[in-house]
Amino acid sequence: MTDSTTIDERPGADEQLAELHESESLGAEGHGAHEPIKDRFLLPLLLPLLSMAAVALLAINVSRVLLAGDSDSALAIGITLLLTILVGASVISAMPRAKTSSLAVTLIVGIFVVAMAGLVALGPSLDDGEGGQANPNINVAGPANSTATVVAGPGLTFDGVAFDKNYDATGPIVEIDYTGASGHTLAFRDPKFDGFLLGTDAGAQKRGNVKIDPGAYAIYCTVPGHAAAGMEGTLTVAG
Ligand SMILES: [Cu+2]
Repeated sequence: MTDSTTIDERPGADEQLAELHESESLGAEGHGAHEPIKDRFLLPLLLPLLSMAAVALLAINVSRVLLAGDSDSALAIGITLLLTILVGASVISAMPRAKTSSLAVTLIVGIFVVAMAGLVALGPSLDDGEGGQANPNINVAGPANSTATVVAGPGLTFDGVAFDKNYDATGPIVEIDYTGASGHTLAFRDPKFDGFLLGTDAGAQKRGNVKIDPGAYAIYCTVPGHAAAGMEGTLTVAG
């Protein structure tokens, strides 16, 4: 009889051990009142919050990585990420008895890798956002030395003159005011003034200035066909 009681006690101790062990694993659901408070209240509350934080972190960092690369690398990263998530989910669901702690370690490592990638990509993605190199020859600060007033039209002309309308100006800073018929633009042929673009449409930039050396500069309407039909003129700058 004494033997049987000691034998009876052993499974009890084993059960407790097993329960302790199970509470650490994913498959420990449905134990009801036997579960520790940690599992019944803390985990259901913490898990959604942690997942939300992780998803936010992932979204921010992944978008940073995607912004930093060109469209090809963005596609490659996106596909890799999708495959990783799919494969990871299948592996996790294939071993439901996997320890919570090892899953947590895997998740933390994954989030850490994504966060590092985001930090590394932060520089390039910010550079892209700032627009990179601004042309120092256009829209400069300071008062203009003269203003050229250009009117689009009538027809495909500048101020009614096709092809050879001349505007005299004094540098080094020349402001150009552009008005007239809607549907026209004004730009310089000289690549020194790349990025300078005025327009007559509502909402378009109608005035701007250039920092310009003395000389004769071709100005034209960038709408296809307009310059060839006559919307091309000259800005002649005196020093
Ligand atoms: Cu035009």
